[in-house]
Amino acid sequence: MKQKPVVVVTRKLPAAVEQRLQRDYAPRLNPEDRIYTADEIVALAQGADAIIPCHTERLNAQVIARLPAGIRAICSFSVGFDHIDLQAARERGISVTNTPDVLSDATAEIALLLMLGAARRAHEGAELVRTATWREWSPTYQLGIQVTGKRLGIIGMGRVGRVVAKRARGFDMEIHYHNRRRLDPEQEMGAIFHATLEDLLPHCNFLSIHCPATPDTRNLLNAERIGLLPRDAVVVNTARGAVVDDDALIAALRAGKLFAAGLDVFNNEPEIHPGYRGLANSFLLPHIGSATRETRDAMGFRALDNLDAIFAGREPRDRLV
Ligand code: 8YV
Repeated sequence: MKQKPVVVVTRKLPAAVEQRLQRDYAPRLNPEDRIYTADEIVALAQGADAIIPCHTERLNAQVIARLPAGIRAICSFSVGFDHIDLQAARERGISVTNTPDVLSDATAEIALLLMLGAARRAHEGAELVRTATWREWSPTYQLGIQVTGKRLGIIGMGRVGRVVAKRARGFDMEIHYHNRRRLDPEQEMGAIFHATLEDLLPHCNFLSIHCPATPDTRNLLNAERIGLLPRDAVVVNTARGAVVDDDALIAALRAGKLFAAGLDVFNNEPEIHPGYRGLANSFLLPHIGSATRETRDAMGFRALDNLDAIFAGREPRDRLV
């Protein structure tokens, strides 16, 4: 009987996904869900055929260079792939895939939650009620800003950005966007394209970031660009922390230039810039954009569909390399 391919699974995945892995592969699972060091990943990869990592594992050029020759595929349990050096994988002849589409709805939900929560000061209100420090009601108490009818700017009108635009239309928001290329009218659905960020930013009462982290987008939202936003704008990030200059964003929140920020992703997670924690106008979540039962199952199955295709000699749906 043909031996099942050996797959290193770096994190504990949903039960249904691990069951399918056990059925079709010889998986090296991580039931304790410990975060492996680079050395441990290299050691676990000895004698293995593939790796399923998450964004918590950095498969940089050094790690990829140390992987044994038997590794044919890296099928990431993520849509983002900034944790994998694609060029290094290409040079080693390793196929790399991600899991697009299946997490767009869940991530858009969190973007809307952050917009609403940051604008309506949800975390402050929740804290008051929960800690029994809610003492009063008055016409000027806990005032936020209204979301309905405002202008929403979207950076990166890919899969997630387009779902955010669709949901935001339910709040009668006027959608503006910047993307590397202008969308077709059916995809644009009336959204207003801006060829540069500098054109987009002055229009944004709300700004939601949906572009990938690449060397080009690192610190894309810097002090100068924040300065172009209208006063009292709300910034939301569900993409990657690297896209934002933390010092600049914190300074703008502290100075009251921005009304609030809603952030689900950060530089150096989970050791985020401590400046965010002390701000009343930062609404912070722990990278849960795709964290629904449905989506995490779908991400796992999508990663396995890609793995199945590679081992069956078919073209995987989500090939990056
Ligand atoms: C995932 C994400 O939870 O898919 C992504 O790129 O940022 C998250 O939604 C995470 O990356 C899983 O590895």
